[in-house]
Amino acid sequence: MKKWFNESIKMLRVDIITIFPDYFREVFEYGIIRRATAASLVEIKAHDLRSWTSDKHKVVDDRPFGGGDGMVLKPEPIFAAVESLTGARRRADVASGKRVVLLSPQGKPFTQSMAAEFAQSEQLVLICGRYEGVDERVADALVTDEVSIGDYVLSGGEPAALIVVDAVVRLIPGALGSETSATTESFSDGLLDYPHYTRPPEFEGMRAPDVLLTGHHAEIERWRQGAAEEKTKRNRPDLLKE
Ligand code: 9D3
Repeated sequence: MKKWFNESIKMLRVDIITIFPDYFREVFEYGIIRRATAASLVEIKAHDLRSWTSDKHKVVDDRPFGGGDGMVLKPEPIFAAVESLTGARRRADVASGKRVVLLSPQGKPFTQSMAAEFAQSEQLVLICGRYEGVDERVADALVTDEVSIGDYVLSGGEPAALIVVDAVVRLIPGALGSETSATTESFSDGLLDYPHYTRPPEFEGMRAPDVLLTGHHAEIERWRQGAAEEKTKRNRPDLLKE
């Protein structure tokens, strides 16, 4: 049932700074993100970094000082973009309810608790890197957070921004259906989720665990806890250490 007394729920504004704004044209039109947008819980815009250049050829990159392969994103268009979107030209001037996030392979690992923090903010600005990197003065003086989504090499920050938006938007109060609680999920208790089964009870010789068909809720709960621990030990032993 829709709430009509949601004055206390404030909208999250997400601004993505990218040289490929069209990359995001359809990805936010599905599922929870679409519903959250339709419900005015979030407004997501992708902005073309080139619109903050001032030269005829809209140059956003340049050769690295000290030499080396590839190009580096110049600081001026990024500082101009963040200033126009937040009013701040330095990290210290970013309002307390706002986050300016640089997606970068050198960032802190993105976590569920980070997603929960970002979901509390009023504005999230996501800066997507490209080429070999971003002029370090952006990370040093402008951004509030430098974030990586994991230990693998992407071709740019755009897919990382998409993942951050997905993880954040579903944590906005009211974005998930009332039947699901974000706090009863995988990672909230440090274990992976337990295995799920549905009909048919036997599929190509593979049976669903009989205990799940019994209706004995205490036994089902015990089985799920054990199965979650087993699966965590097998796939994510790092989650069980200390
Ligand atoms: C050769 C050194 N590389 C750094 C590890 C250069 C480099 C690779 C990939 C520079 C930029 C990129 C583009 N990646 C991102 O912008 C990125 C990213 C990633 O590659 N992995 C995990 N998280 C992220 S967030 C942004």
